[in-house]
Amino acid sequence: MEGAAKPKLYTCAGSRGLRATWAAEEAGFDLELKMLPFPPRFEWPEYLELNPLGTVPLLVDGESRMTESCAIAHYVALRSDAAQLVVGPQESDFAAYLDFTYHADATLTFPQTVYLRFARFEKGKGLEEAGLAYARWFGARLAKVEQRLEDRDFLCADRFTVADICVGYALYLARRIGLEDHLTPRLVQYVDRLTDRKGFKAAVAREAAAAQAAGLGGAVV
Ligand SMILES: N[C@@H](CCC(=O)N[C@@H](CS)C(=O)NCC(=O)O)C(=O)O
Repeated sequence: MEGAAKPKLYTCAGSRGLRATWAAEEAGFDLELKMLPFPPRFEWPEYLELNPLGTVPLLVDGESRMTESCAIAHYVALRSDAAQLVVGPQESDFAAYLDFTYHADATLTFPQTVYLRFARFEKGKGLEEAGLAYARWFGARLAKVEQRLEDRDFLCADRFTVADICVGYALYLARRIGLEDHLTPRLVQYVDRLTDRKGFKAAVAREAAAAQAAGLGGAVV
């Protein structure tokens, strides 16, 4: 009898989908990657039938559809035998775990992408100043992670968790898009620690190989 289809992640190399690919590598979760040209909304319009937002990542698992990178990373960890990657309600850092996992995209990556759009992708269209204001906003919003790491190597429960994957991606992205000057020495050490992990390197390599096999270029940023 044929087994159920593998969960499938529609993504672009280096996009927020890396949170999901990274979580899958850390958790040993069997995920199929479907690499798309960027931005899929314009480059592969049929994609809108699957995800009306046109954004990546999209996880399809049976009847389930998810379009939030941090939620997908959390889901992948919970669906695997990787309990150490999540912080449960019985643990004292449960609230902090949820908070940092949501903080990562809503508060950190959101201003990064507004900067990226107006100050980089659409530079010269008159909104550069607004983009640069969002870059400063991003820098100011790092205060909470900076403070949290004053006496810790990882954000929660004295171990590496999905909260580190989600926040770590935002810091990694900062480096790739010219926002590295906002990272304090402590944040630089933290992101080095995270990106040095076998799981992170495997995820980046996996996305790059899948993009190449699909005849696409490298990372989107
Ligand atoms: N909050 C969503 C945002 C998804 C999102 O906006 N992804 C970007 C790539 S990192 C995208 O698809 N941009 C292309 C577009 O908006 O058309 C998440 O965390 O996954």
